Amino acid sequence: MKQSQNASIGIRRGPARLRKIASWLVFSGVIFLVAGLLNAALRLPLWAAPQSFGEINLTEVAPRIITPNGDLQNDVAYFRFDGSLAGLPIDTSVLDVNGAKIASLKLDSSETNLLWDGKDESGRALPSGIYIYQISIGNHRATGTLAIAR
Ligand SMILES: [Ca+2]
Repeated sequence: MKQSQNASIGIRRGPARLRKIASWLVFSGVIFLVAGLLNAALRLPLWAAPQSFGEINLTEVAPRIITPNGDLQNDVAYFRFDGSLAGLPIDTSVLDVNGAKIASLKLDSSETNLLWDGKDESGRALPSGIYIYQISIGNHRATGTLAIAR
C-alpha cells in the first residue's frame, strides 16, 4: 500500500521535475552560449590570429602557464613563429609585475621558436606569479602575459 502511494506521488511529481530539469538545461545552455561567444570575441584577435612582425608571424604562445619542475610537463613556454628567426633584429624581455626586466627569451635550436623556462638571467628559478613578455623585431612588438605555477 505504502509503495503504491509513493509510486503515484512519483508519477505526479514526474512532469514537474522534468520541467525543472529542462529549464535548468536551457538556462545552462544559454550561459554556455554566452560564455562561448565572449570567449571567442576576446580570444580571436589575441590568440587565434597570428601576430605579425612584418616578414614573420608569431603563431602561438603555449603554454601560458608553465610549471617548471623538471617533469617535462609544461616546463617551458614556447613562442612559435612561421619562419626562421636567424639573423633578425630580435629583442626580448621578461618583466616582473613591477616592470623590471628579469629575463630574456631564448632562441631554440630550430631557430623558429623562442622559449622561456621560468628562470632569470642568472639561471635562478623564479617564484610563482604573473610575468610579462615583450618581443620586438625591428619596429614590430608583441606583449603578453605568462604565469609560473609551482
Ligand atoms: Ca612541469
